[in-house]
Amino acid sequence: MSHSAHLDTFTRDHVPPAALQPEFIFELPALQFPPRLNCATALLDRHIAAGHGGRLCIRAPGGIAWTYSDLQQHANRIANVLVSDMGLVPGNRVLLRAANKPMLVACWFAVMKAGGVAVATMPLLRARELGQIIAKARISHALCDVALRAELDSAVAQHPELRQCVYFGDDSAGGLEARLAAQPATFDTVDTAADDTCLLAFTSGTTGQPKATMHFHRDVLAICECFPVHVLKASPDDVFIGSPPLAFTFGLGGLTLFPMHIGASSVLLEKASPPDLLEAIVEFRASVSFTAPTSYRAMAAAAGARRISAPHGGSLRKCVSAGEALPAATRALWRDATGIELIDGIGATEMLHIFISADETHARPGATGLAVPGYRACVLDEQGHPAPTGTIGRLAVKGPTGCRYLDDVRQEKYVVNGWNVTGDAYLQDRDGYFFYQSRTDDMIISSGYNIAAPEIEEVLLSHPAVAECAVIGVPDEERGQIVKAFVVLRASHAASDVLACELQDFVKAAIAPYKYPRAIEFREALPRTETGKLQRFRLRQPA
Ligand code: 3UK
Repeated sequence: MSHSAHLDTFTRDHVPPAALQPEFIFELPALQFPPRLNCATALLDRHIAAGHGGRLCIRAPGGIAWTYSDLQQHANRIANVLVSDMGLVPGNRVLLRAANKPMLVACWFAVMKAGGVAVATMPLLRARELGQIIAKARISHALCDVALRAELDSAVAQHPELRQCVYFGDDSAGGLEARLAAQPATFDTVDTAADDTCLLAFTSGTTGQPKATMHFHRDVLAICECFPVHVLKASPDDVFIGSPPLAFTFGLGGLTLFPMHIGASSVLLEKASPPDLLEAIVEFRASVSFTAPTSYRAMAAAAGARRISAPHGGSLRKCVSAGEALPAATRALWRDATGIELIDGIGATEMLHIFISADETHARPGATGLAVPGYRACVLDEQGHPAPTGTIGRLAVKGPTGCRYLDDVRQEKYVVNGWNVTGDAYLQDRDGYFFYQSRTDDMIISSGYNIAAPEIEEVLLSHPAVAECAVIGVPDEERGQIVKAFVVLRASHAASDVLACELQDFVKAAIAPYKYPRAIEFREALPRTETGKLQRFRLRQPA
């Protein structure tokens, strides 16, 4: 551990003990990090120093277009506001709160430069959830979009330890814009240690108390050297776009860190529903997209008709899908509509970003892919030993990044014998490909059979009447559990008992009949998180 730049030692003091941390591996030449580094130097200042400050960096609807120099100047001024005006010292935690927009990125880099710890929050969070985050991370400062002020204000009323809140997006004298205009556009980036924490990413999981994962300056650069370099292979002229919030590390990487690492540009959208995203891809001639499987599914028909992909004369050429399992039916639908093979990848907040994936030429239907260079992955049996090829077990991974929960007993559940255990059931085939089965806690056991819900969802999605679906196990006296499917129909089809029977027969004909959904319920929509994940637990609650 090198000398920390943190004067506020809170994160240092709460890193899990070495014995409870996963094993870290830094085998790739690009992962040999010096003891001191600040990720803002490598991702932002480096480009200006190399004479590329005039390159386009971030755009947003409404004609906003910032070069790398523009972003650097904003970040420097905000860093000055944080330090001189708001009294930030290195190591303090700074809550960030906004929809995806250029100012949020400027604030994020300002925190990095000042040696603070960024805690980005999902825009939809309410005062109660913000309060849990403020308390857990002992947050002292906040930079917040005035549009999202109300919930933060009521959280702060309960948590006076958050002493300094500055808002942006209004013209008031105390607002961020007025304050930064009074500051110089230069700032000496704090010389942090490679293993100083620079961000806390919160993950709620499916239930219960939120967990904060800790990531170092070096972790931010490590993820830029793995998936993007070896799988995505984008170029400096690519235009990145997508839907995940920057508070979700999928979005932070895909829409900020990865494009900036290679000097490319990114388009940030405050609203990124499938129709919004599709329009923006056309308008900005975007070439690399990051979104969830359901979003690709929803965009497919229009994406084909509007010819948005490079194979059809449009701009889009690389499409990353993550956050949830990618059904083979969705992969096929997108390929048929656009000519583009999706890049599926599994990532996790604990791992910071994607660690198993396959590029367009190595993708296999139904498989997530192979371990990304820099990472090792395997399937563990019930005793915690590597399981033989072809058997279902718990997915385990290690690499340059890994799980460090801030002050949380669940550390011992996620890290087993040095492996990060993600909570997913997987199997690995003879060629090394990893196939998602289910969350380990979502496996359905019916009359003694182990049934993975995604396999049934996969079949249902290939039926022409089905727009979306979700499968869970529901209690049953006779069989322990039975398989139940929630189905959202395409507009062209109406719910009926006849259609329910047809769907049941369709499943029986496609996979082992004991897996067919004995119950089917038609719904208008499925419950999802802001990150696009299906909330199965909400389907289990009686309506
Ligand atoms: C599930 C997937 C199958 C899986 C994330 C990319 O999703 C991200 O992080 P979270 O902490 O959730 C992690 C869990 O989500 N999952 C994600 N991707 C896939 N399951 N196939 C996939 N492709 O259960 C995993 O354990 O919210 C994704 C990058 C950064 C991220 N934080």
